[in-house]
Amino acid sequence: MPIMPSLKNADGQDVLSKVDGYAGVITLNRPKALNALSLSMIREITRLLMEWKDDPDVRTIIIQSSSGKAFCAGGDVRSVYEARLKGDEDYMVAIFQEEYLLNFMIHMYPKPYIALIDGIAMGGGMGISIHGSHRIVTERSVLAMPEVNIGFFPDVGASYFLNRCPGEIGTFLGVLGESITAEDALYTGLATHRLASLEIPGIYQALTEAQSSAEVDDILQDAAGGQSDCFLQTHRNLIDRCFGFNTVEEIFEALQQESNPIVREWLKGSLKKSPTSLKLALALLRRTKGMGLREILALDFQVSRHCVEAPDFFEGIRAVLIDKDQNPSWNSTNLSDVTPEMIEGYFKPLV
Ligand code: QUE
Repeated sequence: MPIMPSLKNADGQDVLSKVDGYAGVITLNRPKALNALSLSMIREITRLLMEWKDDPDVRTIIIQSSSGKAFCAGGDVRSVYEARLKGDEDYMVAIFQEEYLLNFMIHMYPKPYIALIDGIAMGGGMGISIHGSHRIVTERSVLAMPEVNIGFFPDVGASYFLNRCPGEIGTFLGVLGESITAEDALYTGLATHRLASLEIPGIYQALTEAQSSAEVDDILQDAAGGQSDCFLQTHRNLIDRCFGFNTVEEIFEALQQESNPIVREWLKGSLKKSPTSLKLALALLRRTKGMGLREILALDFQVSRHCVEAPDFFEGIRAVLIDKDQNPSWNSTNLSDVTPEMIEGYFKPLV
């Protein structure tokens, strides 16, 4: 069966592109959906990167958003919901497979790949920015891997960059799905440079004139603000103390021993999340320690195949994005209902 791209986006206007100076510029332009990445958008970005890879007139890639609010809020999980309703297996294979291949292409790209994250970047939005060589954040940036809220898991090779965050911060971000701002993004290494939003147009102009990676580095280093005190730095010891365990139960036990009021908020928030997703997120982070991105993305794909068959992902999308009742009815209500064997099942090779 041929895979039909979503007809709504078939005109390609959800991704704008041009060569500006020496830069190939990709502009995400689906503002009403906060630039949620549809299959046709994934295909268009992939096509552009392939076209520009061997084009000597294109020295750098800039990826940005036309929306003041969002860089990219995630993958188009609504379309996954619709595909599952229709039983469109091919679509559910294609969207994850092609998204993860794009993540890997960005990671391996032979030219500077500069993401101007002047707004929300979550889930799939992290996948098309954090794997690039240059990640610019501003005071409008909000970054997260929030998939545990929708019964999914931190995919798009997130284990690769989360496992490279200092201490147990990656475990904190992946398991709780908490959002961070520019200062934190810089502290963790998820971002490489921090600018003021107002400086972006000027920097954009300078970047289009850059002819090499060294010139890009110079432009950004001259403009970027330094690292200052931030939330994650302040709570670093607490996070390291509580998140260095291999079971979610032990993490929650450790959190319950803490007196810091922020921990009450985390625990309260965790009650809304899928218990299966919490355990899956932690298991994946531990299992992928030391793995390369290619291997991690192959594993993400395998896990995603199981998730589209399991009830929580479907129910999570319904509760958060379709019906918006924010009241998902998870398959396993308690952490203790989710056995190690159930989690192991998500990693089984597909036949
Ligand atoms: C967790 C997520 C996502 C989310 C909300 C969560 C996610 C995602 C979207 C999203 C947002 C706006 C849209 C859209 C999807 O929301 O991955 O189609 O218009 O893509 O709590 O992981």
